[in-house]
Amino acid sequence: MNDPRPMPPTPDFDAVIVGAGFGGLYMLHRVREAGFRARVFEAGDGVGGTWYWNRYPGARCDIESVDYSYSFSPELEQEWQWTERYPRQPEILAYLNHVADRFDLRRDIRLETRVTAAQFDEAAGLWRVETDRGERCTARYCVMATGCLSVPKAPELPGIERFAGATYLTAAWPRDGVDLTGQRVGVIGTGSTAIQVIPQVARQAAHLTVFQRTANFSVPARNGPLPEGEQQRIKAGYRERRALSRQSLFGIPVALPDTPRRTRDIPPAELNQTLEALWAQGGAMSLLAATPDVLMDPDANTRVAEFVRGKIRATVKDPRLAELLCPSTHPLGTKRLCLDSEYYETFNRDNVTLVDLRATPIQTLTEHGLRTTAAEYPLDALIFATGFDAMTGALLAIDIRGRGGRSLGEAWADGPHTYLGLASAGFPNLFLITGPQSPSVFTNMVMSIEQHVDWIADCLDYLRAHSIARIEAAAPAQADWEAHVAAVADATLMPQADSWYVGANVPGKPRVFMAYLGGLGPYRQRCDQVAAQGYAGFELSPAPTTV
Ligand code: N01
Repeated sequence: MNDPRPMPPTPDFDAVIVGAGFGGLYMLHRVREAGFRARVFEAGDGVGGTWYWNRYPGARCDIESVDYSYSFSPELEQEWQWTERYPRQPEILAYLNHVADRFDLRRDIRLETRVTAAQFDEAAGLWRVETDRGERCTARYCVMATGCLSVPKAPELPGIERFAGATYLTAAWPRDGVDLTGQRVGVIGTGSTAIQVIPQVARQAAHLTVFQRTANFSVPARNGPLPEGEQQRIKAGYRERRALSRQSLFGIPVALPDTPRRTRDIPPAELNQTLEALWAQGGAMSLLAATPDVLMDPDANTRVAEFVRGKIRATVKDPRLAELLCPSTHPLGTKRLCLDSEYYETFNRDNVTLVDLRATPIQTLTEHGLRTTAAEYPLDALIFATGFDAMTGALLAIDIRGRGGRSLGEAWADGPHTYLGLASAGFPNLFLITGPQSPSVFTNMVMSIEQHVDWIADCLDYLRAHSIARIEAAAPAQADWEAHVAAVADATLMPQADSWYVGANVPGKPRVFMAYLGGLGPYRQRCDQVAAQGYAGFELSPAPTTV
């Protein structure tokens, strides 16, 4: 082939990876094993991503520890001992640090370094990456392992500058912890984070005031120690367990039902028995997996939601409080179904007050507390558990520019545009780990991360083996994928809720359902098919050769 373009210059790295959480660590391991030169940039002063930042009291994963862990190394699987059914944040962070050491990853990670810009140099066919430390480097590929929930939503209350007490953001919790003993504490928010924080703070504070705008559905975790014998039994069957998870809907070891039974066809007594058993066993994902049409069929949803409301009414002694805690604004599961340890029970304590912000909205923070339209609540400390600019926030915080200098912000002005959640047209050689329009937040994140990392690493291998310099999502394939993602979402109840899944929690954010709901197993098959067909739906450009 006679190509007038000059040979591409040698970049500083084959791949720059942004972020050192579950995604970035495994990506580094995979590309290094394949002989690529890589550099990870991480804003924190340690590895761990989400689990580095979210150190608030009660922080815990809602997927079981034996499943919320890497599956790529059978040795790692066998040697790491989990202590509880659902792992606490310090344990997950310790695990990720162990992984960083065990696979000698730290030498290629630059901590306390935030990537601020990444621009594709079309002539050179390279990404030019800049950091907040003034570092600049080039890379053939840029892999964004920036996480789906890593940009906390800034507290947006009037009068915040006047408040004389302490304020805390759950996603940027002080490293040395906070002693709230004897204090009057407020918590704003009742999402997954707040539902974990509230029982913990209630045990410490003199008084806790919970400011609730939207009541949420929560299922008991039934957390406890993971007995050694049970762990050994699971480890003995790990390969089968992981294989099942990989093909499942949610990335957990629950098989896809052959012919799912419609919840509405299950006699009420039988359904009640099943739900009681699931409630006693604990776990949010298993409740959804056991009634797969709960997110599709309003009747199924009402039946399961009413069961959960019954549990709330049976737990909370004050009937008025119980009604306030019963969700009524959205179908069950259309905001993340939370997992708790004694959340509803906490409202039986004498030192806990629930404030209904729908009936009495916040007016302002004052010097000594928070004033609603009904009363002023004196506070020494206020905790914001107010969520994240999810899915797109971390990507759009970086000045990413692709072909023609077009920014990702411009390209995504009306919502994210991706092919398979892995790549975006106009941004060659840029990969997204668990990007928008992939199953990501609707699954066990570690399983989804591994699937993306493996796919990307195999793709880089393929490009090298076939002397391909550029890969870019083709616009028509991207449009087809987006239409499919939207059609699947529209067939469910999910878009109905004002959730972070649709960006409703961030003022001005385009309302688009941002995750793929087709299930991890079917999605994996689709991605594998694309690869097997020589990366169908991507445009591949060969590396120029000399005459
Ligand atoms: O955030 P959220 P989160 N005034 O957005 C309220 C994952 N996660 O950090 O619903 C008053 O869900 C807001 O009210 P409303 C998980 O995927 C996992 O809790 O907008 N209230 C809502 O109640 C989860 O879904 C785990 O009306 C305000 C809350 O703040 C995701 O992270 C643990 C307000 C925000 O809830 C995000 O969860 C924790 C305002 N101005 C998180 N602004 C586990 O693995 C916001 N709110 C267990």
